[in-house]
Amino acid sequence: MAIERTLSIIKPDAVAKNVIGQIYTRFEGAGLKIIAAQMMQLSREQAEGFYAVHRERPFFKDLVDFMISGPVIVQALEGENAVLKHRDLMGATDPKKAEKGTIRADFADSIDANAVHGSDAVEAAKVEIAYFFPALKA
Ligand code: RTP
Ligand code: MG
Repeated sequence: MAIERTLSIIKPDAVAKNVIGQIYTRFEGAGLKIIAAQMMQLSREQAEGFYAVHRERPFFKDLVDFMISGPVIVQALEGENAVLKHRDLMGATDPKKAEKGTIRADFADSIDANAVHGSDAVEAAKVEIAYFFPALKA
């Protein structure tokens, strides 16, 4: 299976809940290596740029407001089949629909405050990793 990279964000709700370590343990337990990480307060411009694909969606402003409501931790993960593996660990976007044992089922409160972000495809991951870690070699 291919070694891939994916971009993960621990969102403000999960940082505030003090579950950073528990989420990292899940990544590591699944064989995903944290190859770059930074805690940061996103500016509105950074959050809008990151979620630009959703710019026309009705939830865009709420999404950006939420992403800048407190610090986040951004990381690049590497491992076999990393994009899909990470999405499986995250669970469905709406925590009410997320499978038991997934990060969102266990730590998220709502579709807006849903604990984590993950790239949804290898090509998207490349763009998202370059957005936050421009010095990381592809
Ligand atoms: P993410 O990009 O954050 O990993 O989430 P995702 O792929 O599971 O979901 P996506 O469709 O990319 O949506 C991005 C974020 O926007 C919020 N959202 N709200 N109210 C709604 O119908 C709605 N749909 C999406 C969620 O917070 C989602 O994580
Ligand atoms: Mg998405």
